[in-house]
Amino acid sequence: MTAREVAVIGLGSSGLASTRLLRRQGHDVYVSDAGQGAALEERAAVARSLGATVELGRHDLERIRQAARVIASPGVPPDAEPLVVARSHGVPIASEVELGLSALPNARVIAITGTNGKTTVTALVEHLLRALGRDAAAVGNIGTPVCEVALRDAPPGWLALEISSFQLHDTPSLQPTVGVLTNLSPDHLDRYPSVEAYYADKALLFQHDRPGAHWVTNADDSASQRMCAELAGQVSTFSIAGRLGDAFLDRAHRMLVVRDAPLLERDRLPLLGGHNVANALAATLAVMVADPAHESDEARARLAEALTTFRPPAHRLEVVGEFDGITWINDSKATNVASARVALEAMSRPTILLLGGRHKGEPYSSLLPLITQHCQRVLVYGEASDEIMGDLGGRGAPVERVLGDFGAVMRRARAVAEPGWAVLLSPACSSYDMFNNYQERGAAFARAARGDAP
Ligand code: UMA
Repeated sequence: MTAREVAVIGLGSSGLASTRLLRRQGHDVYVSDAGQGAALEERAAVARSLGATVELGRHDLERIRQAARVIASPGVPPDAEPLVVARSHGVPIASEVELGLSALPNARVIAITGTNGKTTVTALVEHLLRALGRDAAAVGNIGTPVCEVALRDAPPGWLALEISSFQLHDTPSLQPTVGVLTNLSPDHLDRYPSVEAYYADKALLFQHDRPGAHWVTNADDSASQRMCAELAGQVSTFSIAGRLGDAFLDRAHRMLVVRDAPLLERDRLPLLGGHNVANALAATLAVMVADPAHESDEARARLAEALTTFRPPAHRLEVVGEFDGITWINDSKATNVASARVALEAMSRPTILLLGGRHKGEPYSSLLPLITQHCQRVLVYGEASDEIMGDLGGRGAPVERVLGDFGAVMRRARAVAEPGWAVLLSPACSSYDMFNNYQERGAAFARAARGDAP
């Protein structure tokens, strides 16, 4: 323990990337994780090889109390003991994103938050910036920690930063070139005491609002509009509901219109669902707003072309394939009720919906009308089964509870699906009752859909 020691809480991808950067900067590091297991042991070995002190299975609260600074992983809630202790002893707490951005003072940042769509918008922003010849990287909640990019010999000049409410909570210096709010709906009620508390963290995107700041928001979403009503910066809006604001879908001509001029025919955008048109409009608008050079005729032509070559990130309404006439769609990233609703709205075939996992506190009843409209059957599984059956059972929805592991769910889906139907994994729950993360759940779905061995 030295006066300069920084305490890193959690040794997931954020904790390890923070440790790497802090060690590179010459800090002593104490990194601790309450968990145990093979993956953590592996990361612990890497952190030790960098010269950090590592502890698994517990947090040394006395040591954390004396640290110069604490770096919190996003998965560690503010009421977790190490953070409570740090706060009560005046130890400053920052996120991995805050640490990473402080090491990238020259980067231009397009920061994207919102309940749904933020990963797709982030990936689109990176893709569009690259199409304009910009050196850009997608970072943050999308998977690559900001610190990892800060460690590069030649860091990128532009960041497409997906920032979750958990990360916003401890990123006090965030002042993006453009900030994007995709939409707002209840989520993460297993962590937040109320929807208002969750929205309050989302509102931190705007914490350094000022004249001259640039914001992109959703004109169709009343909660977003309420949050942005008083902003001093320039607010540009997108809409798929009407010919509204700075970027919209012209339904009569099936055309995406951005900043007063047609950009691309809807049918040339290779993405399923209306929500993805909104994502494309949000990303294009953000890139144009970020720099006047991104609005020239040549830039517009490149942006339009780039939209036609974008491939959606995995696990988001991703068509795994059609086997024996049945289409298998992996939407494992749908970890809340609103995103499952969006997926159901995009369905054009009779659907078997796989719904379940770890409950996050939201009721499922708002899915009923869409289930009635699109679903032949809903297979309910996992820890959330009681809550889901309680909300949907006995109300006319074709729900069936499946006991056993995820393999049993997939076998049941295969048994009941008929040619011409779709099987949709859009679980509205987190994956943590059966998997390490939603990516593993999506991969298990895709393997079973293809008939590969588990
Ligand atoms: N832990 C403790 N003490 C505690 C609580 C947790 O030690 O009191 C430990 C756990 O044992 C675990 C570690 O903290 O080992 C987990 O840290 P983490 O959950 O923050 O995981 P990371 O691997 O660092 O991943 C995080 C984001 N995870 C979360 O926000 C939950 C990743 O987003 C992100 O991609 C990554 O940083 C890089 O920025 C994932 C996510 O699910 C995809 N995000 C949520 C979402 O999209 O809904 C917000």
